[in-house]
Amino acid sequence: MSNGKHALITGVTGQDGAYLSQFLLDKGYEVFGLMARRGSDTLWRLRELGVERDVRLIDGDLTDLASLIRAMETSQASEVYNLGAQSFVATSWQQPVLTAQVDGVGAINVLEAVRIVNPQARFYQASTSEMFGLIQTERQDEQTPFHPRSPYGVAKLMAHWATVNYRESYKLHASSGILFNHESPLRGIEFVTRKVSDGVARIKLGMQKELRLGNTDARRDWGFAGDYVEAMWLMLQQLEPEDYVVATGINHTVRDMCEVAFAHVGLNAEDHLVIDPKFFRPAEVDVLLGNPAKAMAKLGWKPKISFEQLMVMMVDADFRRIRG
Ligand code: NAP
Ligand code: G4F
Repeated sequence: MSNGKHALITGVTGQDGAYLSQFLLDKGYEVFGLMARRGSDTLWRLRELGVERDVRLIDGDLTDLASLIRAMETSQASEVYNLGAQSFVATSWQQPVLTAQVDGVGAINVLEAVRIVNPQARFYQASTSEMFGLIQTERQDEQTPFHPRSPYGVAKLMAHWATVNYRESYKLHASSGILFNHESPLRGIEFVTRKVSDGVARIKLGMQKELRLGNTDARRDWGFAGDYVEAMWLMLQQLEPEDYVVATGINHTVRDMCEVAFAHVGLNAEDHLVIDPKFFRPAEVDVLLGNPAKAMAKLGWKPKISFEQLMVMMVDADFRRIRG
């Protein structure tokens, strides 16, 4: 049943955009999604969650302020979630200017559209643990200094500080969620967890023999995307806008993650992994480990799906997809 509220999501065709759409629709929101119309089947995630027909799509692009102003006017949104981005870290070295324009300036464009059309609207910025980069403390929280290691991290830091600045300058209800890696069966195939879940399914089905990866010593704090979109929504329900770290507080190496995925289908990761320097990055984020204490205490948020459950869910979903 409608709750009378309207939400606008940029990046609605991405992993988080799909889960957030489903979450908000379940709460009775009218959901509008900004769609840049680039790929051939951009709506597959919304379709997999069964909400393709329920989201009202608006053409637009983060680099086009006029389209964002129109999207704000059309949607009459009181909550705006800026999830759109060139989000693949490795690509950001190949396309640093585009990444800065979409992820950095794009966020400022959305903030401007909110300020111009409806400054009462609440704004969420998809900030990232990638901003911590070369980590300054063993566990990262809202006080940890930033040191981005990629053009993506640099662009996201611009968006993060712009969000703080619009809060301080214009009193916008603007919050940043500093989210650590979150995955799901809807993750893009280029990200390491999905590359592994897809690879494991193909190897088990005899379609390929090896899986080529880069730095398997990297450690990430991986959670489930479906859990993390709830934290985004909770941030916009608070009286005061603030920034929050969202993480599980547990990390694993890429190698550990492979072992869980391969073991689920009775295979040994070491028999199939090949290290390929092609996947090494010019500057790596070696370790990320979040401290979500503030989100737990103030938002009452906690992750529900464990790392092992997540990997099993992803491998099983790729099996089903490939078997078709
Ligand atoms: P994703 O699956 O890559 O989705 C990104 C979305 O942005 C897609 O819908 C994409 O549209 C859209 N987009 C790209 N360029 C655009 C442009 N110029 N104008 C409008 N839309 C554009 O990313 P995600 O994993 O859902 O992540 C959501 C957000 O959270 C991103 O901002 C990401 O940087 C951030 N984040 C993610 C994680 C994580 O672990 N997943 C962690 C921290 C922060 P197309 O499909 O048409 O390309
Ligand atoms: O899965 P990844 O590509 O994710 P990364 O770089 O951590 O970025 C993701 O999380 C960020 C939050 O911290 C988001 F902001 C960002 O948008 C994105 O969602 O790589 C994870 C780790 C890296 O250390 C990478 O070097 O896995 C390592 N890795 C090793 N082999 C690989 C591979 N990554 C990919 N994508 N492919 C490999 O073959």
